Amino acid sequence: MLCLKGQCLSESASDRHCRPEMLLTETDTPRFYNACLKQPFASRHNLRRQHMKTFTLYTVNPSRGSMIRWMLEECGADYDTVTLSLGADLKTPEYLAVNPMGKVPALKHKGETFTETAAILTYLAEQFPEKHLIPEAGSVERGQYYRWLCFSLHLEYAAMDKWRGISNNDMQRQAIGYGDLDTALNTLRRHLQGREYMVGNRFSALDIYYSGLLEWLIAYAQIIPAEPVFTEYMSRHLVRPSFARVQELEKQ
Ligand SMILES: N[C@@H](CCC(=O)N[C@@H](CS)C(=O)NCC(=O)O)C(=O)O
Repeated sequence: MLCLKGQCLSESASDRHCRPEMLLTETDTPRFYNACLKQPFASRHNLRRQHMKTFTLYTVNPSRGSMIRWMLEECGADYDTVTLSLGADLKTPEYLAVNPMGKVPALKHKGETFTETAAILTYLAEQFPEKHLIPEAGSVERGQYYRWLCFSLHLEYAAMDKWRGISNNDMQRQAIGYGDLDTALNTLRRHLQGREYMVGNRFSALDIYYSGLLEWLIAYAQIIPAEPVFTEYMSRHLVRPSFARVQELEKQ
C-alpha cells in the first residue's frame, strides 16, 4: 500500500488503511509517484525500497523541525522529508502512528521513531562521530553538554511562562526547576559572555538548539530582549552554509 497525502495507491481494498511508513516523502514526489503509477502493484514495494533514504524527517516549515533539518545538513546525512502543515495534517491516524503527540519534528531511523528536538539532535550527533558535533563521551565537555541540554528545556518553558503572562511567586520559584525567566536568562547571559560556543571550543549540536531557540524567542515571539550577548551568539551560527541550505529547502 502506498499513500500520497492520504490518498491510497493500493489496488487492494483490504490495503486501504495507510501505514505511516508508506507516507510518500518529498524526494519520492512527484518522480516516485509517477514512476509508481506505471508499475504493476507487486513492483511498487520494491521501487519504494530502492528509494528509501537512511533518515526520514517529519516536519513543518518552519518549526522545531528546521533545527533537525539543519543538523541533517550539517552531518551530510542521507535523508528524506515528509512536510506537513500545522493543524489537521498532524492529527491524522497515519501521523499519530508516527508521533502520538501529533507534533513535529519526528525522525525515523532503522525502523524506530525518535521525537523531542533536543534528543534527536544529540542522537544525530552520535550517529556522525566524524563530524565532531558532540564532545567526546566521558569528557568534562560532554558533561557540560548534558548540563546545557537540560537547561535549554527549562529556559524554553520559563520563556513560555512569560509568553502566557504567568509569573511565579516565591514558593513556586523554589519548587519549579527554572525558578523564573529572569534567573534563567541571567544564567545564560553569564555563560555566553565571551564565549563562541555553548560548550568547549567548537560548534556542536547544542549550538543548533540554542541558536534556533534564541532566534524564535527574540525575533518571532519577542519574549526576550535582543541583547548583543544573545544576538551575536546566534548570528554567528545562523550564517553557517548548512543553515542557508535549510532556508533554501524550506522555500521550495
Ligand atoms: N517537545 C517537542 C515539542 C514539539 C512541538 O511542540 N512542535 C510544534 C511545532 S514547533 C508542533 O508540532 N505543533 C503542532 C501541534 O501541537 O499541533 C520537541 O522539542 O520536539
